[in-house]
Parts: sequence; structure tokens; C-alpha cells
Amino acid sequence: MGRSLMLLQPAVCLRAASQLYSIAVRQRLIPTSTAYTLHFCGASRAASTSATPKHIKPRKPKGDTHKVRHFVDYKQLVVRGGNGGNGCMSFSSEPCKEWAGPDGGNGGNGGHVIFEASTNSKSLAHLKPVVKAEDGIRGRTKICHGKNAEHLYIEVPVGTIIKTEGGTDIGSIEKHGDVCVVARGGAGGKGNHFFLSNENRAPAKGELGAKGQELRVKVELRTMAHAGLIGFPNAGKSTLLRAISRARPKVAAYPFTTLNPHVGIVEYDDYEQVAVADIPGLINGAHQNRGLGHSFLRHIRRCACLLYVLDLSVDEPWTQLNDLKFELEQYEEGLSKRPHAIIGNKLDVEGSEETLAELKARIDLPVFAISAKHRLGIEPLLDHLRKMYDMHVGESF
Ligand SMILES: Nc1nc2c(ncn2[C@@H]2O[C@H](COP(=O)(O)OP(=O)(O)OP(=O)(O)O)[C@@H](O)[C@H]2O)c(=O)[nH]1
Ligand SMILES: [Mg+2]
Repeated sequence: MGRSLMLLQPAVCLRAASQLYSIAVRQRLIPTSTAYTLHFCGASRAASTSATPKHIKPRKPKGDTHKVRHFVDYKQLVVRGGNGGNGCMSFSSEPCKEWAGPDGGNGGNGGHVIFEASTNSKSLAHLKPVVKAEDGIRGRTKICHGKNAEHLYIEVPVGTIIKTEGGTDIGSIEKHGDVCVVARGGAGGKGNHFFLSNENRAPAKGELGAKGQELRVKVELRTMAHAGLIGFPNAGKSTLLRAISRARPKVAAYPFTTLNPHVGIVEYDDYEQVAVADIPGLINGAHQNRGLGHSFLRHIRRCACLLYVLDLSVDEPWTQLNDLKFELEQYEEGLSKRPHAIIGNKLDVEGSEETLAELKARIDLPVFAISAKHRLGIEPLLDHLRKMYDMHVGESF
């Protein structure tokens, strides 16, 4: 058999192999996408040798379900430690030892509520409004001590800040694996056996378990995304986020379509991921709580870089830029001066090229002219985003 195979001509072997392959594909033994996947991996490796990492298109197609998940970066919760178990008060009496003495066991300690930073957790959406750790088990007769309750560990993203209702810091969690005890469990009560002494041979007291700590806390994220899209309503922020990531914020032709921030991930061919947040539209007077007010100016504070999205289809987009910067500055001094880039959107609209030329003449910063709807001019913008990310992310802000 081996000798006969060796005698076969290479061309015949190739033909036989291709026939076998086509039979296997037809019978679905090999997925038809294999060839494509191999080609894709080759392309991405070839690209990664270039100096600036390139943006790669999402590999998985977007799902066809209409489930939209928005990003939660702030929550108020009630946190309760577990109560301690009660100590037992009991006296032992056995057939041949009638006054055997006190035998009440101690109660177990209640569990703490502990927040643990994890890189697997990205948002605070999973936190329930009331978080309670388990109670300790009560003590029993025959000196049976109650079991201590397990501590309740809750995963939160790295960079979570925990404050009391009044604003006093409880703790902040800065790196993966760090923990912060938010509410302590109560200690278990002592049983009457604990109080046995030479002076008191029949202690008739057992302690109640202590109550667990109960607090109302505010949990917030220090960083929401590496870059935030900031602009007036209808500027096309959500359309842009849809074009560059797998996120699916709602897009519609009326203002305030986006009411909660959405975060999308832009991937590069060196496997770096840059998070971009679509922040609800700002209007004049937002710093005085007009429109959606302070709640989303707060989101902007949590972005390392800002991307101002201007609408080139309006008459004077440069006034939009000044207004946006003014609002940010009124909310927090220096906020508008964070590393930023300016995007002129809706380049496809008639007359926008003249507006763009005037915009460029009026401001001394480079403008990335794009059409988010038709995905034009996206590549240079994503290259610049990566440069900003490499230069500025990690700076304290
Ligand atoms: N012609 C054109 N229309 C666009 C472009 N980008 C967005 N639009 C349209 O502008 C409208 C508003 O887009 P959105 O992405 O919802 O705007 P937004 O900035 O997220 O608005 P809010 O969520 O209300 O703040 C939609 O009708 C989009 O189809 C573009 O590049 N060209
Ligand atoms: Mg929107």
C-alpha cells in the first residue's frame, strides 16, 4: 500500500486531495468558512507588522436581536452586612450526670459585603439595588458553635469609587483583585458556655448576635471610556459609534434619541481595544441642568479623551464647538481642554464642503471630515484615535 502511494504522480495526488476536500465540504465535515478564516488570520498578521496598529472590522456580525444594553457608570445601593448568629443559653443534663453544666454554643459571624475589582467587569449594570450578605448561624446546645457566613464578593470594574450618601469616601479600587469592605457583618453572640468560670459555674446568659452594618452608598466609575463623543443632539454621535464598533445605540432624526450612554469597543490589529462612549446630546445651558443636565456632563468627566462631533449640515458649526466647550468649562474648569479631536460629520450633505472649509479656517485644530452614515473618512479618524489613546490614556485626570 505504502509503495503504491509513493508511485503515484504528484498531480494525481493533488487531484485526489481536492476531490476528497470537496466531498468533505459537501457533506459538511469541514465548515465552508475555514478558507476565509485562514485568509483573514493571514491578513491580520501581515497588517500587524506595520508601524501604526490598524483598526480591524468586527469579526462577528452584529446580532439581529434588538436588545440594546446601555452602559451604567453610577448607581445608588443599599448595602447590608449579615447579622451575627445568636449565642445559645442551655444547660446539659445527662442520665448519669444530671448537672453537667452550661453547654450553649456561640453564634457564627455575619458575612461582609466586599467589592472586588475585576477586569472582566465593565459596567455597574449588574449591581442590584439592595445587596445583603448572609447571616451567621446561631449556636446550639452541646457546645455546637454556629457557622460563620461566607463573605459576599461582588465584582466591580477597576476604577470604581464607593462613597456614602453624604459623599464621604469609603474606598476606591484601582487594580485587578483589589478589594474594599463596604459593609461589615455583625459578630456572633457568645453562648453561655463561654461565660463559664470558677466564680460562675452556671452562667445563665447568652448574647444576641450583632446587627450587620447597613449603608446607603453611591458607586461610580472613575473612567467610563477612553474617548467620549460629545456634540449637540442630532450631530450623528450614535451613527458614528455604530459605524466604528459593534455597539447599537438607537439612531433617529429627532433630538435626545440617546438618553443613556453607550460604550462601543474599537479593535486594532495588535489586539488593543479602545472604548468609545456615545454620550447624550448637550444643549446650551446644560451646566445649569437644562436638557438632560448634569447627569451626562458627569459622564464626560470620566472620559480620557474627547471627540467633539459637529454637524456640517447646520449653518455655523463652529458656534456649536464654542458652545460645547463653554458648557464643559462651566461644569468643571479645564474639562474642555482634555486631549481632544474635532469631527465634522454629514460630509455627504449638499453644501457641507463649503461649511467644512470655513470651519477649518475658523479653528486652528485639524478637523476630521466624515460621513458616519456612509462610513466615509472613518479610517484617518480611527488612526488618530489610536494615537491619542497611546499618548494620553493612563494620564491621571
Ligand atoms: N446625511 C447624513 N445623515 C446623518 C449622518 N450621520 C447621522 N445622520 C443622521 O442624523 C440623524 C441623527 O443621528 P444620531 O446618530 O441619532 O444623532 P445623535 O448625535 O446620536 O443624536 P442624540 O442621540 O439625539 O444626541 C439621523 O437621522 C441620522 O441618520 C451622516 O453622516 N450623513
Ligand atoms: Mg444618539
